[in-house]
Amino acid sequence: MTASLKGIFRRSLLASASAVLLMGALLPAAQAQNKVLLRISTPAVPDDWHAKMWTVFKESLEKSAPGEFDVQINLNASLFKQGTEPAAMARGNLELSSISAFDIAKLIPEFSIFTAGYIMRDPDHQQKVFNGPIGTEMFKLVADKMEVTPLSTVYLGTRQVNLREVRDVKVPADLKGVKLRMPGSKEWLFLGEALGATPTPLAFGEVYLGLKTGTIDGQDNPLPSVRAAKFYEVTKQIVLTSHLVDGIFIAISNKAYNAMNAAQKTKVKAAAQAAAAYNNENRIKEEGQLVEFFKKEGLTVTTPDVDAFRKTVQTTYQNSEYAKAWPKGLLERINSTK
Ligand code: KDO
Repeated sequence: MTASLKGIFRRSLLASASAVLLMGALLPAAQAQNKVLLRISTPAVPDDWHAKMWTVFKESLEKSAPGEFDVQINLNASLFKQGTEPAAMARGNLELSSISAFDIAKLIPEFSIFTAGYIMRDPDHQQKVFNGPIGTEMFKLVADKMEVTPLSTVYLGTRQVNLREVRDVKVPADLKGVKLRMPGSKEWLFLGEALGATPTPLAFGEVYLGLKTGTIDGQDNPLPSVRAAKFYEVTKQIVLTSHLVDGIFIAISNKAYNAMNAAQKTKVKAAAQAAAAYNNENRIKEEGQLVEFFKKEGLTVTTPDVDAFRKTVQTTYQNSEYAKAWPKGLLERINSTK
């Protein structure tokens, strides 16, 4: 072989070696591109059950469809601000989130029935309502009008009032003038008003500091979230009003869902149901243990006149604009769901 031929040979060897290296470097990206991208955004803090449930979702898909999905979990509202997820999903910038009845009621007034206090009796009642014909009808409205499809119902817990300073709270009038933080939408603020307080809008991520510095007098959330977000460190009292058996819905953008084949849809739905089941089981269990925990942490835990709260809140909703949008007979159907 002549010197020049050897040179050409060496150069082409080097070229193909570097091509192999380059392909190796690009391969994971190429593979990732072939995967179905599922970006998740939630304001949940890492230690809360409805944050951990997303790992169950991811693992379920890794098992049922190895290598098929690229599941990216973003906690602490790091990808989208609390409450902006449905719009992001409708635009196709986000595939999955857990959306609240309040998020839905903004666009579908009929759904505001699920934002009203003292409607659902307990987590079991909530699951039966949403997993039965009422859920099917109401979720169809969501899929048609919001471009997102609810896949499972997650029990967020029963909301309780949590105060910075100890106060004698028996009836709604005792909350008069209390700056009670609520998430920032008029549907949420109305719930705070119905409880007798002065509602103040604030994103979940800002509540700890608000309580610490005193820009708010209190907040309402289920006990597991009070624990996970450490609100008990900066508050002195929990008033067990049990005013809302709260639920959120694992929902997927229609754009992403419609692009999937039937088998993928089944696997994604099963993963969402496994995630909800994991959350529900753990949250219900923890909810039963937390009063003791908070007492040990030095908080005063009191039970008000819950019937007085129920009566005031229910009357306030019944007489409101919201109730006018509730489908005829729905309240009775919810009440008679057993
Ligand atoms: C809250 O901001 O109080 C709330 O509980 C509202 C829920 O709908 C949900 O967004 C929840 O926060 C977050 O997931 C944080 O736990």
